[in-house]
Amino acid sequence: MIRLVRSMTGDHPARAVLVGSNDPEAGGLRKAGDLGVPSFAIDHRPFKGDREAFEDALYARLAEAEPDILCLAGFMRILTPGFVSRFEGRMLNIHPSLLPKYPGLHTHQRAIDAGDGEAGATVHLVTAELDAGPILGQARVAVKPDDSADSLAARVLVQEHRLYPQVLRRFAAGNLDRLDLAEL
Ligand code: NHR
Repeated sequence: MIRLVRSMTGDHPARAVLVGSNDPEAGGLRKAGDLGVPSFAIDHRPFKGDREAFEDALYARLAEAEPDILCLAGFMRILTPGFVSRFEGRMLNIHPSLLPKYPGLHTHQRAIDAGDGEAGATVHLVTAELDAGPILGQARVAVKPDDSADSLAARVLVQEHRLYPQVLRRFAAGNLDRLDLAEL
């Protein structure tokens, strides 16, 4: 999230208008404020599993900022089709696997368990189906023989920080062509 906010300056076609979280304790909320971007949290827990009521509260805050693009970054609540439809074609997510491999959770351990030689991250458009929307970009990393899920996650994160700002910049300029990055 911080890398995205920091990237949106100068000749970038977009500007960060609002940062939100479902976790009132999320460190990114204060960091966003430090960067001059308003932030808010809607805690999902009091909604006790009523996803639509949670999303209505979330949407009410988002709509005030009239965003053109919504970027998920570490957002871990599955969104209902109703919420997704409100941002159809303009909501992005970064997922820590080479989709279509390993949608969902525990991606790095699953790549290691499968003996994969490479792993990575994918930026995709969010659709109602989890981690299945059109792919906008991928970054690949080599899996090392002694990798743990944590060590692999750390190397993939470096690539996530390269990939997501580049994909967002292109997307905001109207370029939906797929971007492929290799580890430097
Ligand atoms: N919502 C839709 N409709 N489509 C997508 O592609 C989405 C989405 C919401 C979040 C991010 C995704 C990821 O990058 C994302 C993509 C959470 C879960 C999950 O199982 C799965 C995938 C992603 C995010 N969430 C559990 C839930 O019940 C909670 C898990 C937890 O809190 O640890 O919402 O990986």
